Amino acid sequence: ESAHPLGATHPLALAPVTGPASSVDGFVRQFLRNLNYERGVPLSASTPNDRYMAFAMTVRDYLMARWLEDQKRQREAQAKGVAYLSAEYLLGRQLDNNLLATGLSEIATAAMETCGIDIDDLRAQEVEPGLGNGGLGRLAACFIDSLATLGVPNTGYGIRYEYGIFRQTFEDGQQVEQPDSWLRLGSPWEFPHPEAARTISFGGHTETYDDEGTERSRWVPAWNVLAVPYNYMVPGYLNGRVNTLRLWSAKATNSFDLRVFNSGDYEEAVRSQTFAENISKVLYPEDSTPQGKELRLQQQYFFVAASIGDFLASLPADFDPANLPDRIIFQLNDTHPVIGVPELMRVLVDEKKMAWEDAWGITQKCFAYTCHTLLPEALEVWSVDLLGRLLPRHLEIIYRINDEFLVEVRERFGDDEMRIRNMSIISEFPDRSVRMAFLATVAGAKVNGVAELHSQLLREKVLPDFNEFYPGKFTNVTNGVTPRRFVRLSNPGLSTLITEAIGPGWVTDLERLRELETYAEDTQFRDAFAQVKAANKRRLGDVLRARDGVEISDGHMLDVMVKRLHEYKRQMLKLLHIVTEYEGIVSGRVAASDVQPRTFVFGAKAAPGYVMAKRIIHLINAVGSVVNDDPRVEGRLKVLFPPNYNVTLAERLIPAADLSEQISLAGKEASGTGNMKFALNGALTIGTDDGANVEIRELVGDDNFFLFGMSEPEVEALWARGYKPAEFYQADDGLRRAMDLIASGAFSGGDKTVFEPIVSNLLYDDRFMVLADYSSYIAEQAKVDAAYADQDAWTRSAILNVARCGFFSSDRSMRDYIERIWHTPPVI
Ligand code: GLG
Repeated sequence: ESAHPLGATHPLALAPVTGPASSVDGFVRQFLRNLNYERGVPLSASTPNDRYMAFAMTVRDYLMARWLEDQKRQREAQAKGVAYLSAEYLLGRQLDNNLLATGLSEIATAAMETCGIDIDDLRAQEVEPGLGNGGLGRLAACFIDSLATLGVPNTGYGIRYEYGIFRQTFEDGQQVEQPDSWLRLGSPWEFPHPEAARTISFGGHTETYDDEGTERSRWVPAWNVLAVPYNYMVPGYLNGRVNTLRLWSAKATNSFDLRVFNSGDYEEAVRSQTFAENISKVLYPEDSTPQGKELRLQQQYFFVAASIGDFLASLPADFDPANLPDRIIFQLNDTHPVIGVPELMRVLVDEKKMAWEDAWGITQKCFAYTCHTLLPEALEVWSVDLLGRLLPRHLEIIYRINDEFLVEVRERFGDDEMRIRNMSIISEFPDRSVRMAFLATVAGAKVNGVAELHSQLLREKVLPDFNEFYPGKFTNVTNGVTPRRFVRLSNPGLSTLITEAIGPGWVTDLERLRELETYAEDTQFRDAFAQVKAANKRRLGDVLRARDGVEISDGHMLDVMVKRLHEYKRQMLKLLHIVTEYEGIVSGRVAASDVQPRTFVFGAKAAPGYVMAKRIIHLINAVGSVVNDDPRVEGRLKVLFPPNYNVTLAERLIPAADLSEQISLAGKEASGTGNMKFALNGALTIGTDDGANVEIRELVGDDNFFLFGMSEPEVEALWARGYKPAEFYQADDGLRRAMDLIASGAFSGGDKTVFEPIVSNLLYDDRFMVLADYSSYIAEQAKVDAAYADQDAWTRSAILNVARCGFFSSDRSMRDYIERIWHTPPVI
């Protein structure tokens, strides 16, 4: 092979691969070339989409040489890399991020000016790939950004859903889901490689056969699909590194099954094609509550088998699989890719003909598992029935793994049948099924939670027997967020201010924000900081006016709660606070003029089948329209609920926020990552002692954080005593009045039935103890109001939040994984 990254032998190709010239002229030339030669249009006749596509291709061209170089470097170094297996990547728009990585923003802006094009019009063209639901998918996107920035070899593997998370609209205040056809106009960021498609099998049966005296098993599948890889660039920040995200798209193996076609059944032939291609058609819109649908298991196996096969195929032909753990670690992002464990075993034992024990030893070194939840209903379980039908050989392998595991458990703990039943990978009730989290725990070299509290509860409450059985296997890596997208790009004003104060190094070394602490005492800096916040609110105002026709009022505190709609996250608690404030004014007990003006902003999608969540969305909108239009409120309370909250909107909302609502019931939110983004952008948090809130509060200090509510042990104690929400309703006048107002039909045109299910659910069930935390929340909100009245002190606290949250960079999370789990140093 030639020393040249292109592997080309033509003498002209041997010149170093470079991108287009890094000058305004060079950019313009390349842009016009792309417009003419790739889009086939002259500038004068180009559409906005043509111009966006050509512009994106131009940015891409600057990254291309580095990408090719990096792939070559990684091949040659034969260094150990990370295969991040994730069913979701919530990437957000790519253009600005990729432009930032090249350092060409100024040149590109100037270049477009010479063409008479406003770069903001180009930005607006991009449809974000919403290939994820919420925190878990966005975390994966932050992690691959950090790995590229750290120069660690990584391929992110996932699914190229044709339809990502649905587009949310409201009709009469109720959520309506629209398909997200993000690929309708084509994506300039993807590189399809149909020639590298892999065949993925399903169904059929297994059989044993005699392999020169050894009895072996093999799988005789019933049907196949093709997995076609699409590559995306994952550039590091100004370091010339570009990793790869490889997403798989399903394609029928034979567009027409000839046998069926010849027999005259054309429709049947086309139908089987559609069936195969359904696998990557749509992202399941459930966040933290899997549905156990067959198609979902197909999706999981499809992308994991393709990814493992893809990695193995990249190794030299004479590679000894015994050395796999020196070359790869497969990181399991939640249980979705756990079917990869029996898949690797199948490949090693059935195909590479390894002894079971050897294969198992290797497999246990090649996987590590991250758990992202504490909700028992969120831990995936697949029925043995379904698994046996879809992946019969994998089921056999899982049984054997379990049998051998339980033998070890007996050796350790004796015939403690209760414990054995509790630890078995196969559960018997209510149906025989496979507990994927247990399989991942048994197979994984390490198991980690995503924040200190979560990891502790994982060890002590969710998997205590496993923690005892595997000392040292459990660890914590607190989540992080990428400072490139969530500060540098989303908050240019703050970024400039920080860089002027402490230099530009913070973008890749976020702990340096500590140096801002002294600036918190500097009046001039505080004024500048407050001005940035005000400017960000105006920027947000522009966006909301353009997309939803709503206004943000001057002088309002911006109080923001954005995240998936879940009862455990307690949007209802926020709503009860709003109704309490409103009720105080309309009943005349509080003068409107005494109320601190606030705008409450919600952003939240509900899973389409989650009825209670959708009712809560309806109620938020209903309360909003009543409160916003009631003259007695004198415009001092506003409720905004812009539909279709996504990464693009988050990037505008978070930098504008004054107050960040992180109010889940303690012990329910594994980490949260929005909480980190808000604090890093200078919002103060009102929050419970849950997930990463605990660590945020420890770092920023009690004086700069509004803590309320029960702690996790207090929650447990209340459950143990017996929780009766109605008692809390009786005991608190404010709560009673707020609930009664909702029940009275005040927000439903007098109709008492519409929101009755919400009210009675809270009164008689209230799994997430909204009523129990209400009074403490209201009291803390009063402190928020008082604190906000002293703007200068508030700003000082906000600066300290920024200064003390450098820990929450995903670069730090990645370093933790690298040092404690992966052992994959950067490739220089
Ligand atoms: C989960 C959790 C979040 C967590 C995120 C990333 O609910 O608390 O921050 O993963 O680890 N399902 C999720 O989004």
